[in-house]
Amino acid sequence: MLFFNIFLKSGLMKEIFKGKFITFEGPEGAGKTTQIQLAAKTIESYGVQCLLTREPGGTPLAEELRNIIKHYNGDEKISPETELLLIEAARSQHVKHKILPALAEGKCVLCDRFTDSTCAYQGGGRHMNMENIRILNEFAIAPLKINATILMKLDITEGFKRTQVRYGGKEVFDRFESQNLEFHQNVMDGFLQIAENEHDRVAVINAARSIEEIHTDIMEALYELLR
Ligand code: T5A
Repeated sequence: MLFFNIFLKSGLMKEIFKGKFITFEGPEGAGKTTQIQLAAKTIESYGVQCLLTREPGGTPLAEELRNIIKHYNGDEKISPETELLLIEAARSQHVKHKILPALAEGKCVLCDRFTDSTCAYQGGGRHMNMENIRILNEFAIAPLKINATILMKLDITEGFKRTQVRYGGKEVFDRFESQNLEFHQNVMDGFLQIAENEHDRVAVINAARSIEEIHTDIMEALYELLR
């Protein structure tokens, strides 16, 4: 009987996760990369192949753009408009060449950051026009739709402490990490606003706990959002 129940549950989970596009969002160092890997392991145990990917990036061309977006430090400053267009250019390439083909094969695609990061960072952080961002996001991803989003909520200073542990205590900041606390608080507020507006798609997860507790909550939230 126990075996039969496990078999049934696994079959149900397979149907729930097959061909789904799931995004992970949150502030710097919230633990998205850690949790996306654990989620993929669990989903694969249901018999669904997963594709793990990230933004900006995900294809060779998009990864080259990622390097410019995160690390360009020439004399010629990148304007907010150029930053936004570079992010959307990388995204369009990523969606057409990697995400849509994987979904068509029935894979579950797990993406570390996606369009909500653009609303939160370029909209909330850089104060760019939200309607323009929405139009460009749609233009870059159509006909793709996000099935579920995990928003990892963490105090921004705690996130920075975590990334500094990873860098061995050395101060290594990219173009976004080097922004001030007000910028990052606006980003976090932007994420929470999205979650409030779209609770059918976005689950907010308290990321200030152990890795195992967070993982359990994420799998429960995904089940609720996708079933
Ligand atoms: N960006 C991106 C935009 O401005 N607009 C956009 O549209 C998009 C898509 C990407 C940058 O680009 C910007 C936002 C970003 O600034 P990135 O390097 O991908 O840059 O940055 P992050 O996505 O923030 O990646 P991080 O690796 O910094 O953070 P993660 O993935 O959230 O965290 P993770 O898992 O690497 O964990 C960080 C550290 O914490 C530990 C881990 O072991 C690791 O050392 N950790 C924990 N420690 C304690 N308790 C836990 N529960 C922990 N979980 C993990």
